[in-house]
Amino acid sequence: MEINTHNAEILLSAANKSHYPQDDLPEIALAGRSNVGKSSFINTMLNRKNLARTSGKPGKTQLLNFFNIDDKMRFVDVPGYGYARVSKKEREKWGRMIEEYLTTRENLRAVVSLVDFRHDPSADDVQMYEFLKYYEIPVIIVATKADKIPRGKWNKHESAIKKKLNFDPSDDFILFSSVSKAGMDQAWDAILEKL
Ligand SMILES: Nc1nc2c(ncn2[C@@H]2O[C@H](COP(=O)(O)OP(=O)(O)OP(=O)(O)O)[C@@H](O)[C@H]2O)c(=O)[nH]1
Ligand SMILES: [Mg+2]
Repeated sequence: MEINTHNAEILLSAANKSHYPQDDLPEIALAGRSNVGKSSFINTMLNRKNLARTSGKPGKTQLLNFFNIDDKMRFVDVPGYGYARVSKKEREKWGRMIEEYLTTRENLRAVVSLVDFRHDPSADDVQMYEFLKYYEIPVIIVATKADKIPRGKWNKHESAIKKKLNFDPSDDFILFSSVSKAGMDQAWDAILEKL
């Protein structure tokens, strides 16, 4: 598929099904803990500075944000999990919103599941991966902030992450940096293959 990735815009934000776009364009959702770099990933992939709003403050993204890419596909920015300063009630609301999207959305082609390359995956990261595998949702693991780890340590970090996730070798695993743009072409290849 030929996609002009420069032709991108925010389409809408939704809290539930009734607000999702009503067509059959393929969607790629971004999941990961708060602050892992989901919005930065979208911006990098689309060559934009701040289309998906980023911030040093976790919990910035609160709704499902749908981005139209050249009227051919969409990115769906999903609020991050694991942000400590939210109430139990808010966490439950978050859970229902994500679960509804991931388990019922026919447009969904794959989830880009982001993990921080610097650290072992959190319990929430592991749970998200297990959830996606259980529902047989195609998953692309993107390890973010690779620029913060010297190359000599990349193999060690990659092995540790794969082990903790119980990574399925038939899934994609991509090292990524929004700073250096490392992994961007590979990420696009993996995404386009899922559409
Ligand atoms: N060095 C480095 N910093 C990054 C990278 N990606 C994101 N960041 C920084 O990490 C912080 C959080 O990035 P966001 O993209 O807002 O994270 P998010 O996952 O969208 O966070 P929420 O919306 O809160 O869930 C920002 O300060 C980014 O500049 C990366 O690849 N390398
Ligand atoms: Mg965000």
